[in-house]
Amino acid sequence: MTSMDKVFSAYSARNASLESSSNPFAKGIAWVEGQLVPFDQARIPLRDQGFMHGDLTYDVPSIWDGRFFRLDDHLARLDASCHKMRMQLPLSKEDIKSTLEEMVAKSGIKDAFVELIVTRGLVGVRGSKAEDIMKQNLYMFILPYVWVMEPEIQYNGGSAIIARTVRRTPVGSFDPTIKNLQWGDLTRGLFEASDRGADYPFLTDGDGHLTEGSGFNIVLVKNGILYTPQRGVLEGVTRKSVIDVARANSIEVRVEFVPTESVYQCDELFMCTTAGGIMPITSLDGKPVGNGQVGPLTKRIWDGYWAMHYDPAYSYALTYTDSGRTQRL
Ligand code: PDG
Repeated sequence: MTSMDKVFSAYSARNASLESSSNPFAKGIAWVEGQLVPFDQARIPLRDQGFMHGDLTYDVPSIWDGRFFRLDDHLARLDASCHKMRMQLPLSKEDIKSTLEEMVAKSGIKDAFVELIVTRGLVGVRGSKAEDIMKQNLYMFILPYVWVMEPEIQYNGGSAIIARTVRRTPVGSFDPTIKNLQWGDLTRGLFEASDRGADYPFLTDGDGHLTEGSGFNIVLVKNGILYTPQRGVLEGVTRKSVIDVARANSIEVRVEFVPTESVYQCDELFMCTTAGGIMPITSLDGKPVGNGQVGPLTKRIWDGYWAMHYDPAYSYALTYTDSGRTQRL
């Protein structure tokens, strides 16, 4: 069995019973205005500025095999995003953590996609006094783990394109280090990828540099060195893990401007996100990347990334109890 087989078969075994569960929260649980509801029943007020003006920020941590992964990193980034948007978290990080832990326990979900959305609230910026727009709304939900690239595709790698019809929103328009749902450019990219027979769009900055794609950062490997764009991207927590794994394995990583041209000349290529981990790309613009196989450095990073999920330096175990209480071990 390869390490991929081990990770994926253990995951399938854990999730086999989710479909048939009678727990109303097994397919997803949401927290809206202090109430817990099954995900499918969650509603937002129409006046919410997150809906009215896309005036929001969000973050997505994950739970793997009953362990929260890098939750503090995600909460720190969410807090920083809020400040950049002149908003504040309506609950303390500690309260958010304990609420999430209660939700996880109630749902029984062992491998989860956890989303926290902070919106401006019900009062918009236009025409309002500063003190009237500091009441932010928080929405949280937990779903079974989401795969931006399905496990069966990860064995041989997916197909990407460098988008020609759209560029990433410029840094001077919306700061991409604020995790956001202004997905107009990324959605156009997804349509272009599908039109060109591929699955994933890579967007450039329109000035000859690579940025990121529809929900993931991009890393390329050339002559044993990892390269990932420094500007025009979300500073991904998964990318941070890639850097940690690479350093622990004495693999050099450079966070710098990445010329679009270099993507066509790399040896290996992968995408990374909380929703799917390390996702190899073996076809770019219809041509093989390197020798067209998932490369050795991608595999090492993949293995190290999933091993990290059991490292207490990056994760902690939750205990699942019927009462919905969890304990941090
Ligand atoms: N860049 C963008 C634009 C992203 O949306 C994401 C993650 C990343 C990079 C990687 O960040 P991180 O490694 O911290 O996860 N986005 C997906 C969103 C999936 C979705 O469809 O909303 C995630 O947070 O999992």
